[in-house]
Amino acid sequence: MNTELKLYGYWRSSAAYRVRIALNLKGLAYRQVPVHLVKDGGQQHAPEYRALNPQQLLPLLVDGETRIAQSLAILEYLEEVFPVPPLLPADPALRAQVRSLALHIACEVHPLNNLRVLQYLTGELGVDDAAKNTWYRHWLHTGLTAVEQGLAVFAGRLSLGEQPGYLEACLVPQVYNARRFNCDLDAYPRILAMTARCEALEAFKQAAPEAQADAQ
Ligand SMILES: N[C@@H](CCC(=O)N[C@@H](CS)C(=O)NCC(=O)O)C(=O)O
Repeated sequence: MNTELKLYGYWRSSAAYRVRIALNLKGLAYRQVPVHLVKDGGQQHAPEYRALNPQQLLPLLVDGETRIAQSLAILEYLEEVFPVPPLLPADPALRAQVRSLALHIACEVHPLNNLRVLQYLTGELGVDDAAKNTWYRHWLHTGLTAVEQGLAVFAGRLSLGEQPGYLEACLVPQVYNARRFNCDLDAYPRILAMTARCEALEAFKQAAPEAQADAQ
């Protein structure tokens, strides 16, 4: 190390948003390479991008010869290569709890509401927009209910008083996405409080979708 960090992303991609937050929290400089998820049938499927990332998803972090897909793999890499400031608590039990809630968002909620899944519902399966939105909200609320309860158990240790990091990098983009789909989040006061605290911080403001050069 150290070459220029390059982040392939899209302003509205919540997985890329996670990585922007982590990079900003660590104070790392990086260059963004926009990949438009809708234009040209989705530039994530273009041969040039597929050659870099056969998963055909954003984000992708490039650090010299190293290419890393999957936002949480990227967060783990950043944590190991640039340990200060940390994204994860020092205590192993708390680290596991942070990872557990973050993984719940990243593995249980986000994939079911991702662009290609929604496109498959409305395209191949012929589901109408109302049903698609019902699907979106169902998986969002199922996931956020579990996260809200998780925060209740660990409040004051994981969140709301801790330095933001790994968990917040996953939570804030998920809340952004939920608001974009007009989901009512009143049932999640801990999630909303945590999000509001984060959104007031410079690292989060600069990572926000609307602050990106490719925002439309
Ligand atoms: N689990 C992956 C999810 C990546 C992902 O789904 N990215 C979305 C944008 S948020 C994407 O590239 N979607 C393109 C598509 O659905 O075709 C990660 O955490 O990086």
